[in-house]
Amino acid sequence: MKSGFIGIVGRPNVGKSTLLNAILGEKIAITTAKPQTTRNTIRGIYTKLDEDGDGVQMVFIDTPGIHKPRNKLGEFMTDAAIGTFNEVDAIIFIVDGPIDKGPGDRYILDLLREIDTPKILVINKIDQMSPDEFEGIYRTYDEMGVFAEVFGVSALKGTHVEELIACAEGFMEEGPMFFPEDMITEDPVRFIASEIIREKILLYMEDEIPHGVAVEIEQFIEEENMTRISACIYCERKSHKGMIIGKGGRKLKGIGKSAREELEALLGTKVFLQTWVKVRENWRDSDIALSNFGYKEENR
Ligand SMILES: Nc1nc2c(ncn2[C@@H]2O[C@H](COP(=O)(O)OP(=O)(O)OP(=O)(O)O)[C@@H](O)[C@H]2O)c(=O)[nH]1
Ligand SMILES: [Mg+2]
Repeated sequence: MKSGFIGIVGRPNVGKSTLLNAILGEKIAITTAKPQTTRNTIRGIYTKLDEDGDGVQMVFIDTPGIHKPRNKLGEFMTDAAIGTFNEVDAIIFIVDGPIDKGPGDRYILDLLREIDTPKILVINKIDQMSPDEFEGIYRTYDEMGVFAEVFGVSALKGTHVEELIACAEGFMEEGPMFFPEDMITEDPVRFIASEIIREKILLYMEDEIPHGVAVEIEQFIEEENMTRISACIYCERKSHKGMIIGKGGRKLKGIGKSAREELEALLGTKVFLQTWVKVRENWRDSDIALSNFGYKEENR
């Protein structure tokens, strides 16, 4: 039996969470077109066993995008991502364009050079690249000598994801099964529910508001055919509250409906979802609020 941990790291928005979901064949991490979507590390468990129960178990750790923090939430996110570097057996560093697309990739690269953990470079979004563009990016990273492998994938379309999984397997060593065979995440369903609601807010709202939003599940009651969920959406300003609720409550209704549909599919029950919007000014710089919202390692 082989097993181990693999960190998935990179700038915001390069497709880390999309890749995690593609590897697992199931959505456990939320993904949106907005940077800084993921705020916590999210572990996805990939297990492949033969008839004798022998095989491989790999725990992939999706991380928040590494960026220059502008508040304590940003610091928590970046620390959580960088903190995985030394806890894993291999690192997948994802990029989605040429190295000079932004300063972020070079910064992360310099951090990675400092550590001995084996590194795989993944060039994502190849579905959007011309062969020449891909070739150029490939060559830049291949020539560095930092990466054990360089891969082109499309996490969104699933292109070359199987090959990447096989490559990651090569870095696993003899080890125990950490989790039961059928487990794909350790995250409590309450956490996933709060993330799904946050994803819908990110999708429905414009620009700056989503970054100041946190979702707290106040009630989660599982009955036989119905799950009753009550969620509080926190934002940073009164004006944001109005925008989230929308004219006649329409915006919030849309957010709630689309979250409810996804929650019903996830839970396999009807869902009764109640949402409230509250203002908590500057919560992203408040240690107490961050801790309450689960942005502290031990409070997950
Ligand atoms: N065209 C294309 N888009 C992709 C691909 N992979 C991811 N995306 C898109 O890129 C955006 C960001 O994807 P995420 O998976 O949320 O990115 P992330 O790296 O987890 O972002 P953060 O959590 O903010 O750090 C989404 O709109 C995805 O649909 C891909 O292979 N091709
Ligand atoms: Mg993400």
